[in-house]
Amino acid sequence: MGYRVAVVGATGAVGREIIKTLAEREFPVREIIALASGRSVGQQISFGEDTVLTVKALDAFDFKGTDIALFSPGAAVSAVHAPRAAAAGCVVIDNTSQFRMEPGVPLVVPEVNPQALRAFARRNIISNPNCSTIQMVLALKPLHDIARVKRVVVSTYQSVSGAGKEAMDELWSQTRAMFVNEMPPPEQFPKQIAFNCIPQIDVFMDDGATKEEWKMAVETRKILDPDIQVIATCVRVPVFIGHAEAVHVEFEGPITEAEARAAWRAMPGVTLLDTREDGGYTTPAESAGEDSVYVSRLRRDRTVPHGLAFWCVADNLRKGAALNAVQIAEALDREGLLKRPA
Ligand code: 11C
Repeated sequence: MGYRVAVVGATGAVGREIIKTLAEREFPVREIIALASGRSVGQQISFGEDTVLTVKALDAFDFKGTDIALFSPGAAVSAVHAPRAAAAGCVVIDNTSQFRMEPGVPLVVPEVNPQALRAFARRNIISNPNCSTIQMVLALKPLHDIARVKRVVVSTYQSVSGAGKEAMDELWSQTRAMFVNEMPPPEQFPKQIAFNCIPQIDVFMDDGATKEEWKMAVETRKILDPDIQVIATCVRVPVFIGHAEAVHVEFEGPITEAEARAAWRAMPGVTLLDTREDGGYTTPAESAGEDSVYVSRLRRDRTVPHGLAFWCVADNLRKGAALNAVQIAEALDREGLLKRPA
């Protein structure tokens, strides 16, 4: 008994993680179809212990009879194929930025705004938020419930896996090249990423912000509260997996450090690790392969009437992408919002 599930963009860094996560969490799957385009068609991917999937062509695939599709192929591909799948009666969970801000498309972090899920029926599409937004709203949610978040100033330190597998390869090849003095010109990033930091993620907007920075602001408002002001500076760093964020929060009302710590301890999906001694915090490398969002370095921000500052890290491919998407599928199943599994 289980669902017919399609994974679109199956050979990408997130697509592979989705397939792994579905197997690890024993999502009720009757049949799983790996889809991609171009040179990926025909590649083989393991699903669980003893199933090997052969990647099929997305263009030729008919979604009729498929219960649920998890998309992570890039926004332009989702723009064409997600509505096609949705029209065929398949519930789409889309990991790209394509539909996130559209009315009638829920943008969901299951621990934060599960109530938003039910609105998916209008379009048959649910969006998975951007990885840097997911980890921040998860950490903010229990604090917002205590004292209402007014304004957030956030700086991100984002790993290269956020930009895909080729970007990871570029960090690797540039790092090696540094030692033999043969640095190739950058291809995946605007500047050298090895031994460097790049203050640009995604394209520039008219106001000088990058699209990644804009996404953190508008997605936080859609998920958590339309009144929250967010100013972000998003930076790519030479880390393979795991995004980090330095978050400065101004609240409407009072909140103590003890209250924040207690709220995080009670929050599903959040792990507090903050011992105020050498190494008493979590780093991106330590978050790789983990499901939690880790919060550390909590302290009062005395520059505003009610302020806290903290550091948070998460595996951007797991909670920032694949795990959150699979948790949305699990919530749909739990709430009886999918067709009964055959
Ligand atoms: C990055 N956050 O780290 C991006 C990747 O809107 O889904 C995810 C882009 C998105 O490059």
